[in-house]
Amino acid sequence: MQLFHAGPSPYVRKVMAVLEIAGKTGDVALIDGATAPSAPNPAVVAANPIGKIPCLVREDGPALYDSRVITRYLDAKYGTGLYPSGDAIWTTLTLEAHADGMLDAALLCVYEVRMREEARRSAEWVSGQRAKIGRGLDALEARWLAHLAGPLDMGTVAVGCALGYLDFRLEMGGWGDWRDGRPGLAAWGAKFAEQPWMRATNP
Ligand SMILES: N[C@@H](CCC(=O)N[C@@H](CS)C(=O)NCC(=O)O)C(=O)O
Repeated sequence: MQLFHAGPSPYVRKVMAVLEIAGKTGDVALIDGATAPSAPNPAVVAANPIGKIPCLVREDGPALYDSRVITRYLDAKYGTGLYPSGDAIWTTLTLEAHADGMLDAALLCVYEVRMREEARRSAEWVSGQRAKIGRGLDALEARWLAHLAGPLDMGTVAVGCALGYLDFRLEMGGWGDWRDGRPGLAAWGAKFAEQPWMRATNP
């Protein structure tokens, strides 16, 4: 299999973390997939018309995207147990969507800085995206700490990747330190960042 990849991408990181957890990084060749809405990478677009990474190219089937489809595929292929059976799946999928929603807002803040000259940027729009991140973090602190401390699942991995991205792009994103006023999440995040699959995928 081949994975369109870029080191800084938090969505790619989710996929790489699952491969690390499965012990199967050797099954996937990484291809440089650096791309942007204003300068789409033709090789990425050929595999994923939406032009986004990660995108997993398989020998025995069509290319897979987006990150949530790929992580679920890898879980089914390798039996990582990151997507539980029964009713618990809905909690896991919601937490993964929650973390990805924070990432979507963070990426839009970063793109606003990278793709638009200062005079054309919208302060209201950026502040709306930052507010989404803030509400997402507050909900993690208020409602999800018990889940995060429980058995590892894909929602938890996605939260770890989202927090890592908030650190990685702190300066450009301008959203402030996610630890401020969230002691429970800060303590959990510090411990989770030391897990081998998080260390191995740190951008
Ligand atoms: N929902 C997608 C988001 C992927 C995404 O936005 N990836 C960024 C890189 S971090 C990208 O490919 N951006 C290029 C673009 O938006 O055209 C996923 O979960 O895979």
